Amino acid sequence: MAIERTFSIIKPDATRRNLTGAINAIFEKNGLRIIAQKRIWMSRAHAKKFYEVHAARPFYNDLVDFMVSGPVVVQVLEGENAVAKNRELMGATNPAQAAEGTIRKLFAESIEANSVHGSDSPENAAIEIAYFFAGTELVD
Ligand code: DGI
Repeated sequence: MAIERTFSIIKPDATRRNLTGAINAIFEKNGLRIIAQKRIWMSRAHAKKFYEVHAARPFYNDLVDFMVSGPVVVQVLEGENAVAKNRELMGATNPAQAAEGTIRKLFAESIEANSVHGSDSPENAAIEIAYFFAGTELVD
């Protein structure tokens, strides 16, 4: 299995509750390496563009409001099968449906305030990484 990279966000509900370290401990314990990381407060324009694929969904405006409600940590995770591995560790979008031990089961407050984002394919990972990081900021 090739080494892969994926894009991860620790969302405002998690930074607010000081859960950055607890979440990243789960990634690190499970073989994912943080090769780029920064804490930012996204602008509304930036958040709207990031979630553009959901623009037609009824929850889009609320989702954008939530993502700009506080700081986030954007990061790049690297490891074997990183995209799928991260999705597995995150758990289902709705914490009520997330498996035991997953980040969303452990920490998410609701389907919206669900603590983490992770790319859903290697193609989207490349796009999302480039949206937040210059190549020189990725240090493995
Ligand atoms: O890839 P995911 O984050 O698991 O899920 P997604 O790409 O389908 O949706 C992106 C985010 O949008 C998700 O993390 C939270 C929000 N969202 C998705 N479905 C709903 C939702 N928010 C609300 N309020 N209601 C939804 O049904």
